[in-house]
Amino acid sequence: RILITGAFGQLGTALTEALINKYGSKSVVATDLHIRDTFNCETLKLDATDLEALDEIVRTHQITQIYHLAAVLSAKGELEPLKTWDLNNSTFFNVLEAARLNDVRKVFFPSSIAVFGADARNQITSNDFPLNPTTVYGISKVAGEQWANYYNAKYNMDVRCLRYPGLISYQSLPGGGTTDYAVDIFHKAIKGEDFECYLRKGTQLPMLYMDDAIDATIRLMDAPKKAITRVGYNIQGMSFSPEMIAEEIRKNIPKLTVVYNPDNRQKIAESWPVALDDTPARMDWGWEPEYDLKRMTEEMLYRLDQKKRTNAFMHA
Ligand code: VAH
Repeated sequence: RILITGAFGQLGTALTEALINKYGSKSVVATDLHIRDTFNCETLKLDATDLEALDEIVRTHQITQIYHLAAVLSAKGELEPLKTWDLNNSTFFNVLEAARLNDVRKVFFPSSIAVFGADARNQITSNDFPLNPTTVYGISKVAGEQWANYYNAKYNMDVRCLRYPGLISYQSLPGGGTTDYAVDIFHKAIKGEDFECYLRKGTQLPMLYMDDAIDATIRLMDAPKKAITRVGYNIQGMSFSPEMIAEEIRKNIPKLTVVYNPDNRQKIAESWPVALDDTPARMDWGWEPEYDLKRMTEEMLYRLDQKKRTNAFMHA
C-alpha cells in the first residue's frame, strides 16, 4: 500500500486523489497533521516528526511505497528558518528510516526549483547546474536530494525526486510558497476582484499545471529502475511572468486589474531560474507536458467557475 504524508497540502490534495484513482482506495493511506474526511481512502492523523508513529503506520498498514509531501514552503520557511530546517529534515529522515527499517524500497521526495540560486537565474537551467539555494526551504531540498542519493547507494533503496516548479491547481488554496500568486490571481479574477501581486511585473518563473505534475510523478515512480539516471529531475510545463498570465486571463475576463506590490518574496523569486531544461526527464522516462499557459488558463477558469456555481447552488 502507498503512504502519503502531507496529504492535505496543495500537491497532496491532488496526488492523493490521483493515486486512489490509479491504484484503488484500499491501496492508499493518506496522512497529515490535521485531517478531514476529504478522501475516499484510509486517512490518519500523523505528525511526521514522530518516528515511532510513522514506523507504526508503515508496519501495520503493509506500506510498500511512501510519498513524503509534508514540508514548509519557501516564503513561510523564511519566517522561522531553524524550525523550517528542523521540520523539513527530521520528517524526511523519519521517512527514510521508517522505509529502511521496514524494507519499503520506493520513496518519492518532492524537490524544487528552489535548489538553484541566483547564479542560475537568467538561463534555461540544466539539470546539472550547481545547486546554490538561497532559502532554508531550498537548502532542505538540496539536503533531501543528497540523503536520497545516500540511502539509495548505502541501503539499495529507490528514492526518486522531481524538482517541481511553481504548481498551479484549482483543488486547494496553496499556502506559504513564492509562486502561489499564480493560483491566487485566478481566484480574484473569478470573483471579479482586483489582484494585488507580490512580485514585480517582469518576474518570470517556471510553472507547471497540477495535472502535468501528477502525470510526471506517477510516470517517474512507474518507470523501471534502470531508466533512472539521477535523483533530482528538472521538469517544467511553461514559464511566465505575472503580466503574461494576467494578459492570458484577460482574454476571458477583460476587466481583471492587477496592482503590483513587490514584497520579500521578490528576492526569493529572483534567485530561482527563469526556466528549466528538462531534457533528462524527457529522455529517461518520457516526460512530456500537456498544458501550456493558454490551456492551463482555460482549464483553471473553467474549473473555478464550476466550483463557484456548485457552491452557489449548494448555498442557494
Ligand atoms: C514555493 N510552490 O513557492 C513552492 C515551490 C518552486 C516553488 O517550491 O515554495
